[in-house]
Amino acid sequence: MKSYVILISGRGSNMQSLIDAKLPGRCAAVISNRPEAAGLAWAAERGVPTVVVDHKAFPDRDAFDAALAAEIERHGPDLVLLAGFMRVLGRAFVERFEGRMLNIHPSLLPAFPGLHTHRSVLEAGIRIHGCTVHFVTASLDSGPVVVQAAVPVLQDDSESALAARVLAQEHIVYPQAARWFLEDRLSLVQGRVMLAGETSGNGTALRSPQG
Ligand code: NHR
Ligand code: GAR
Repeated sequence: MKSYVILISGRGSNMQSLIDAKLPGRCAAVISNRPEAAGLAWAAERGVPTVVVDHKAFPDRDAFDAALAAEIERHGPDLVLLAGFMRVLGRAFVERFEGRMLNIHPSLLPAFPGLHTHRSVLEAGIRIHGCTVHFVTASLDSGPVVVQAAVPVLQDDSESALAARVLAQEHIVYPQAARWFLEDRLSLVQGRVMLAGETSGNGTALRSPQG
């Protein structure tokens, strides 16, 4: 059976949606760069091995990346899933897991890369927002897109209301993308996303706020 490792930094609701989805693979470990991440307790309660690789314990980014990579390799996963993981990863790390590492980002990339996407969307006054699952490449939030889901920005939206609307979609599309990968249907070929056996609407999800 295939296996995957989930990297988190905080709450871990995307991690929960992945584990609850009963993917065709074993969750070999949940790894956090923050010891206080709430998601760690949730995973531990369900018998998933949890590990902390605290970035503050390392002299620089390369040393943290090396320790994190070594910890991941110890579990030998087929797939690495960034789920609310908040540390930018260096080129050497990314190349080691190239083609088998996914991220969920809370915007319709390439719009609104980086942090605080919901606030930026409200400030920009746009009407459609969403989330993106992409393969992770060295260039931040720029990897090949696997699937996106769109939500409306409503009048008088607050940052938290908008974040919750997007998050509900994250919890649908991320397990879907992980499932595709673990079923050997999703791959990265010469920098392009290949999805087998999906006859229509392959990598697009357009949804109302009701889902
Ligand atoms: N690493 C690479 N190389 N490429 C990507 O596409 C990555 C990545 C690491 C994380 C997630 C990403 C997101 O979905 C992600 C994608 C953290 C930051 C950031 O600025 C930006 C984007 C993402 C994750 N982090 C600060 C840093 O200095 C720290 C912020 C904090 O600790 O709160 O690393 O949004
Ligand atoms: C999610 O919205 C995720 O897309 C986003 O943070 C939230 C984490 O929630 N990720 C990033 O901003 C990565 N920089 P979660 O911990 O409950 O999954």
